[in-house]
Amino acid sequence: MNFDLHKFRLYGILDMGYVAPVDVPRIATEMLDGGVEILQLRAKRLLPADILQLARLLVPLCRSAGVPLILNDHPALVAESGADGVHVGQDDMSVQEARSLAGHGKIVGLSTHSLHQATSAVGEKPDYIGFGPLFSTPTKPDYVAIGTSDILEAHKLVPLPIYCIGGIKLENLPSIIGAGAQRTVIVSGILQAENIADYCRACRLAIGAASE
Ligand code: 3NM
Repeated sequence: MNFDLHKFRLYGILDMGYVAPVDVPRIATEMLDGGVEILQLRAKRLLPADILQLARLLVPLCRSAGVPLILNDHPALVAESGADGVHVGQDDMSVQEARSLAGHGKIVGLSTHSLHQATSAVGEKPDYIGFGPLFSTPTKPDYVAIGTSDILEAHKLVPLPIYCIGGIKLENLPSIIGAGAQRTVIVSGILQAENIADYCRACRLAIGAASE
């Protein structure tokens, strides 16, 4: 499938630090019903075989919603599971290596944690970048918050879809949009919401995603 990532504004991560494996189909369904436009499976502590099993559950759900499924790390599992792409960090393999392992036509995303890393990423040719953490976050506790002051400059200098990430919730979406953010990734805000679908709908509206 071909996806125009520039159009997608709300990116949700199903992080297994917050979700029990048995709840994955229900929570993914709620996120998709609420209109997340990209879904990532992030399972830092699971074995590849278990990630593969979860990815195989998620592929048909994402496919029928028309939403790309991205796996955090594990490009080889992208090809094996039928997922749509892989997300790698600064300390993981290169974008090029991830692309060749994931297979032709798959999406490759890259985390960046400063304006310098964001501009340097352009030469690596990922399909999108994450930019953050804007605020400190228990989901990625060892990283220093970079704040919102470079968001606008990053958008001027980086001609890739930029997803602001880190400590972003429905409540502070207006402030990051005011600082120049066009797209966002939300993890704990979504996964800890009382009503996940409603929360995603509200975030979609706030970030200006196209109506469903
Ligand atoms: N990557 P929450 S911040 C997975 O800056 C991740 O690269 C980040 O989680 C980065 O929405 C982050 O719960 C965690 O703050 C985001």
